[in-house]
Amino acid sequence: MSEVLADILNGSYRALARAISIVENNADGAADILLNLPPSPGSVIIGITGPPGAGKSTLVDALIQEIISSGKSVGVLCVDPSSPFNLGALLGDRIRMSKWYTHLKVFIRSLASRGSLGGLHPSIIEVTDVMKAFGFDYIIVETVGVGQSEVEIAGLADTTVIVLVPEAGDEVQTMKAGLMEIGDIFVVNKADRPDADTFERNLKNIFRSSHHHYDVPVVKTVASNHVGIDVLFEKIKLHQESSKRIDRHLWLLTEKVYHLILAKRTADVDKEEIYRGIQARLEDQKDFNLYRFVSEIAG
Ligand SMILES: Nc1nc2c(ncn2[C@@H]2O[C@H](COP(=O)(O)OP(=O)(O)O)[C@@H](O)[C@H]2O)c(=O)[nH]1
Ligand SMILES: [Mg+2]
Repeated sequence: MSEVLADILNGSYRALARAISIVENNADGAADILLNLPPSPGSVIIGITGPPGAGKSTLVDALIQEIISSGKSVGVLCVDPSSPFNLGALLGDRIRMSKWYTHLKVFIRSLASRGSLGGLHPSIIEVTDVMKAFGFDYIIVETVGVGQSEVEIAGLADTTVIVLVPEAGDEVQTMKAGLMEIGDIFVVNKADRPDADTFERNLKNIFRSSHHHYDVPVVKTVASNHVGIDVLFEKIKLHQESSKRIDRHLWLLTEKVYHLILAKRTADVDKEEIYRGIQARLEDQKDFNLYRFVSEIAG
């Protein structure tokens, strides 16, 4: 077993941070760490997803408080907003949560975005598994819900929380069936806004009319004032009780293996290179054909 892994198992946050960097960058030693991960001690993974600005980070901050007040430990993984054309990481979440950085039962890590068009950060599964080895009671993974990523987060998290805000009114009417399917708990954050009750009612009506197999909880919160967070935490624990089913576990593992295989097979695909390739062709060629381009680069 690698030294860094042994240190993680002994409870070293420094070793955990180092291991995450190694795995995130697929640096030397990454495979050694991953291949020797011990059986998971069973952290509960809470996925928090939703549109930018919905208050996810504020909610995570409040949940951290709730979790440590109950005497439990928590690791947090924030995946920064990703844009294909802005490859930098935003520091906002880091600053907001800085008050937790010295707390013994809290560990927070941001993953820089890798410019993937929607979808999860390429190393999110691996990094979460490294965090699991540390033995946190809870691990919170915050991702921005764009495109496929909501669906993917459901394959990673034991409980998926979708954060919406009253302003999303019209969007919800046309909300993709997929999103409705993957949310184990829905949060209506910014419930201090006047239209929150109408929004909540509409959301509940949608669930009622869609013959859902499970009575999906809708929780109103004002994350910035810590309102409703206790209810949310209760619902998360209840969902855990009700979802300890082997078929769900198998399904989650299947999703993870599927994504890891995809990642391995597409490891040499570089989106920026594709972008530049298209750009170059568009400049000197009026008959750009998408399919010829794909077959040229993908064989
Ligand atoms: N009025 C109101 N503002 C909130 C609430 N929760 C978060 N915010 C604000 O919404 C903005 C975006 O929050 P943030 O947590 O960064 O959203 P994220 O992009 O989903 O992570 C910030 O200015 C927060 O202070 C809430 O319950 N009510
Ligand atoms: Mg955020």
